[in-house]
Amino acid sequence: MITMKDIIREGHPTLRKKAPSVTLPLSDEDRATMRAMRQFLIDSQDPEKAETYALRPGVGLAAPQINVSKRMIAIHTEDESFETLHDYCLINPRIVRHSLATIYMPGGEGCLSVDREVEGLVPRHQHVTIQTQRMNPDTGVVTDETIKLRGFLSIVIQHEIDHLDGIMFTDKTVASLPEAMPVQFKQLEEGSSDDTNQNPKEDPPA
Ligand code: LHY
Ligand code: NI
Repeated sequence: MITMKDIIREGHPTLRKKAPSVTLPLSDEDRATMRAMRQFLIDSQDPEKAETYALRPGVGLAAPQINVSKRMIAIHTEDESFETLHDYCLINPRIVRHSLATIYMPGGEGCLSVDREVEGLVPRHQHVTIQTQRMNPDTGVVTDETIKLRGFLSIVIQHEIDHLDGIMFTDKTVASLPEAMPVQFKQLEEGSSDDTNQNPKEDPPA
């Protein structure tokens, strides 16, 4: 089981290395690493497990963060509308196409390898197309896939692919992004199914 003590923090040299590609077929060890990374994310999002093991909730994890310098990432999260669960075990992911339009996390980004609040916003591509190998976590079977992501998921995968290249979000923060749009998360309020934003496609008020 991966816990916070297994996650290396900023200052560790592995976080600054360009991770080498993973050779296929996947070794049993690489399959186990992918599964453990995915399980960490699932456990971290379970309030009881997170409390028991003192896990910081996470939606994405890159292998270099557990000191494994290989091009593997796990993502486990819903999109910003809480409509679709994205559950990915990716090997050698590459951005093959991206929008020119940029977006950002409204409160800035965080990182499981950064134990401090970091001021500033991180510009990310609004849309990305990823070519990758993907492992089915149940069977261990690997297939070639092209995955198109937008919005929050696009930000998460760009953050994780940066880890494979030794890049931290703290390298990319800026004070303001007048040309970019913040990602808008749908409000999930207790005791209400009412969405105050009647037209989510519209720009937010200034
Ligand atoms: N995980 C972050 C996490 O909180 C990823 C992230 C990035 C979330 C940007 C939100 C915005 O799950 C990591 O730091 N993984 O590298
Ligand atoms: Ni990170």
